[in-house]
Amino acid sequence: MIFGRSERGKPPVEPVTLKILVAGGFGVGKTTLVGAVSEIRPLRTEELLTEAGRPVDDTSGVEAKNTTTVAMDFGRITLREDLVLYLFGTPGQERFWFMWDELSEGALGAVVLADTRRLEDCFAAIDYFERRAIPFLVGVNCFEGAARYPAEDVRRALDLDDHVPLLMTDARDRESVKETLIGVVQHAMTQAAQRRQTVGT
Ligand SMILES: Nc1nc2c(ncn2[C@@H]2O[C@H](COP(=O)(O)OP(=O)(O)OP(=O)(O)O)[C@@H](O)[C@H]2O)c(=O)[nH]1
Ligand SMILES: [Mg+2]
Repeated sequence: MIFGRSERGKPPVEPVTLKILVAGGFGVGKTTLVGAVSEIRPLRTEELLTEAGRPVDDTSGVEAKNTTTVAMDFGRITLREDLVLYLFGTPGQERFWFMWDELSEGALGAVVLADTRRLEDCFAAIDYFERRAIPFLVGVNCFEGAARYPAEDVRRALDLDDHVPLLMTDARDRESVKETLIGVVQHAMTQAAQRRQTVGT
């Protein structure tokens, strides 16, 4: 066998690797999402939410939560044999936001997770990606017990631009998360094509 060729004689496919960010407010399910789809054991940087952190860590709505991400989550998913996504989950709490600039370096696009019980928590993430022209979509994480709202109502509440996709998702469900990630890649590709067209005319 010639080095670098597979046994069937086909040249090995060198996959395209893309970087996707998973952002959103505190406790919205970012770590859960990365863990649900990653084919490698996800790297997590969880620390216990401590009594000392209580005054600044708003856990209302996620009272069962006892850890938080302090740096990032990292995972990988192969969407096709020639397309691999590296997932970077951002820390949700404002005191760790200095990490975001570094994490967003070279990102193709982002998922902004939203919880309809605390929609305002994702404004900062939306704002961040809009300002930097990083393509993103909003994934509404459908927690049990949270009222379901029509997509249109959520769009309006978030004041989303028409071109920004909004999907219902379940951060715990592999297939649902996969669809959301494919949505980000497609959206980023469309945006890039549009930008090329604008430049070309
Ligand atoms: N019922 C339900 N619970 C969820 C869902 N997604 C996440 N959770 C739970 O919500 C809690 C918060 O999830 P995390 O994944 O830690 O949230 P996070 O966004 O990474 O939080 P920070 O890193 O602290 O900002 C955990 O207890 C999860 O088990 C969901 O879709 N449905
Ligand atoms: Mg987390």
